[in-house]
Amino acid sequence: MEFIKVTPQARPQVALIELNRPKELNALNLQLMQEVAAALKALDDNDEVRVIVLTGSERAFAAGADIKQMANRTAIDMLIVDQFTVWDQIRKTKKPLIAAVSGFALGGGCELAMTCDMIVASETAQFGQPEIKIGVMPGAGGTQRLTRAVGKVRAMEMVLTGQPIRADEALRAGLVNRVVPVGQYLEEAFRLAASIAEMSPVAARLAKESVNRAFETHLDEGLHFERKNFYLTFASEDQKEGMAAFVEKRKPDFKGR
Ligand code: DAK
Repeated sequence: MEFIKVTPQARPQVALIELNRPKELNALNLQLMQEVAAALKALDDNDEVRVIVLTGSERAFAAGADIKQMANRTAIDMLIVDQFTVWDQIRKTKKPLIAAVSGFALGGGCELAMTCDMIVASETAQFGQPEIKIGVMPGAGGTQRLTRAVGKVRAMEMVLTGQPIRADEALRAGLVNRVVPVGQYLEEAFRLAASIAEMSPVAARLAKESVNRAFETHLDEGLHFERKNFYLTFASEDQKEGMAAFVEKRKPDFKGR
């Protein structure tokens, strides 16, 4: 891996992926995105890992797709490179994925954070879709996920003016889970990850799928999907363990089976 660092056990059962192109503010070139997708797939397949944290540096989570790589491309070049495949792979991660964001999360950087399941931000984080300033528009979910997260009028302003919002505004708008001082954002993300890693991995996977379904379907179909996944949890040893532990007044020991 040239542009990322992967630590499968950064904390017990919690893996860390660090974007590592500091001079370019973690600009997302195709190779970096392919490395992230490959790392997520490997961690998804690793039974020792229950939750994944994705972070950048204190100065920049990621300042967007690599403008220098894209500058001279034609529409057909973009079509042939087909970066969507790699973004789709990232979106299909089965384990809970938390973005720990500090500094710039712009363009593709904001979209990458929003592709994660939750966002822990430092006070210095800023989220924006500045593509309009370079003559294009968001291409990896910025008009869709941002609108769902912060609502139409705020998303419209961000996408049409390119102006970012600060972490506190992102918190008020419902884009991020929490904002903490800059020295603490990664630890806070690990804390959140650890609290999820204690749960049944089977239930977490089915619950994640079900929450995501809410964005892809209408209520009746979503409730049906949720119900099936709820029944499915009763096929797991973790359900027996979780309920037995409650009755016996002890802490459950979930195995992910
Ligand atoms: N691409 C390439 N290099 C970048 C970059 C980027 N997005 N952002 C920063 N850099 C580089 C700068 O060029 C500079 O390199 P050198 O000049 O030193 O070689 C270095 O990082 C440090 O940046 P600055 O000197 O500019 O640092 P400042 O603190 O002055 O400013 C900044 C920081 C983040 C405000 C500024 O760098 C900036 O405005 N960056 C561009 C932000 C931006 O416009 N982002 C959106 C890019 S478009 C898709 C998937 C995704 C996308 C599209 C399609 N598909 C699946 C098809 C996404 C598109 C985008 O994100």
